[in-house]
Amino acid sequence: MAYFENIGKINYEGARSTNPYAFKFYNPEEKIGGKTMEEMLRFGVAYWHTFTEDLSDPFGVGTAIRPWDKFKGMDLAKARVEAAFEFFEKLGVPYFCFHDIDIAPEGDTLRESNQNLDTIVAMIKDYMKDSKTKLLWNTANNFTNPRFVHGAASSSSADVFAYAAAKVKKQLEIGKELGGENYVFWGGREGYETLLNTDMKLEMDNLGRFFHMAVDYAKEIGFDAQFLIEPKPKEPTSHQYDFDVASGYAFLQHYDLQDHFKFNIEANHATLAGHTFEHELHYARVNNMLGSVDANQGHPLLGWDTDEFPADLYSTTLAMYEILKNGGLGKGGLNFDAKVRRGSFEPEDLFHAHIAGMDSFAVGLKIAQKLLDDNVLEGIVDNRYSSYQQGIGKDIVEGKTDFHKLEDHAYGLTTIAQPSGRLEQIRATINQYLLTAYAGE
Ligand code: XLS
Ligand code: NI
Ligand code: NI
Repeated sequence: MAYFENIGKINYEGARSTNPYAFKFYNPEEKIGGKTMEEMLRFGVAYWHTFTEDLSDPFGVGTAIRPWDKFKGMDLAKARVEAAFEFFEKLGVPYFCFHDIDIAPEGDTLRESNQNLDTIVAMIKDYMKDSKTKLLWNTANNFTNPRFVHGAASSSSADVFAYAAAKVKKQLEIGKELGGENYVFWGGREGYETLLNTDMKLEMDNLGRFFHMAVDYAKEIGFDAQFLIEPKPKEPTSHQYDFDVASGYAFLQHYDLQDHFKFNIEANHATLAGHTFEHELHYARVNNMLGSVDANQGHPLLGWDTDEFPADLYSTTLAMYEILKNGGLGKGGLNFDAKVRRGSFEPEDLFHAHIAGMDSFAVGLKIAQKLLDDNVLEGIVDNRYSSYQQGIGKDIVEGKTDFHKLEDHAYGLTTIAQPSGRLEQIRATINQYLLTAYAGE
């Protein structure tokens, strides 16, 4: 049965197409910098936002009209799988991502939940045989159920710690079964609300222990996915232990986990942390820790994770610039951890949203590659730091100097010549690239 009957395969029709069900910029086969767009962008659909989400908010019930919602329980879970693979096929996306509870309903016991998962995973595996869509990552939802009220791996209850471990264990097995390329940890409840009742040191140590056990178990079963931590500063807890890439990296190094993890960087989480998206990507990249991306955007006026589909070309350009500088995403991808707005409740909106996101990153990729080819930003940066290429600067970076020699150098200075940072000119140049890249198309 078809769930999106009126919609056919989404094809690339070019920048001037007026067909809303066509890509204007994402041309999967087009080569940019030696790789096809499909290989470079590695788009993924988030199962939860696309097939499970009902668009409810704290002030109102769901608005989403979904053709599979006539079913209940396990029948609903099965209908969602059918709808998902129809959607992946029509959109031509290479990847998808899910949490355990997105794909199968929780039972009354852990055993029952796992049985439900087994049924649906077998069905997904079957669909994957005839589909080119692969699993980018899966994860355990250790935050929705009331048992996680005080955290999961950082819970004050050892029983909850054990329950969370059992759920991750199952997801690692499922990741292996479905050939998942990564495994994500987003610690929704791994933080705290108040120090007045919290043993922060024990919670963080336990989180470190939990990750080590996960690494060990993956090794034990021969699951060689890349492990990813997804930092987020707040929401739902007021103090998340993996606030941003920098604090997450410090955590991983402190607990000797840095060789087993990389980061899954979400645009909206970056802005909640008071950073730009590109800052988080850059921080991870220069430390060789950039793993994957949750491609979305936040609302500039709202202070929570609005998870909007990315449409800001300036941001996608600077993000793709970092990704290109990283040599691509390796096993990672661009997962649309994004939901349609509450007012966009029709099934068709799921297509419009993904088309918009895919086109926006395709534009970002093209412009970023041009900026790199023309050595625009690289040239500016190299020039700005040229004082470290000779003389005292070279001695500094080569470790050949000390405070005595630096003081001597400083005494000898009469003037210090520094060039302008030229920010406004740089911005104008980026605008020029954005506006002329498609001239003539
Ligand atoms: C929530 C997170 C979540 C993770 C997966 O803010 O972004 O969706 O990506 O658990
Ligand atoms: Ni996310
Ligand atoms: Ni998020």
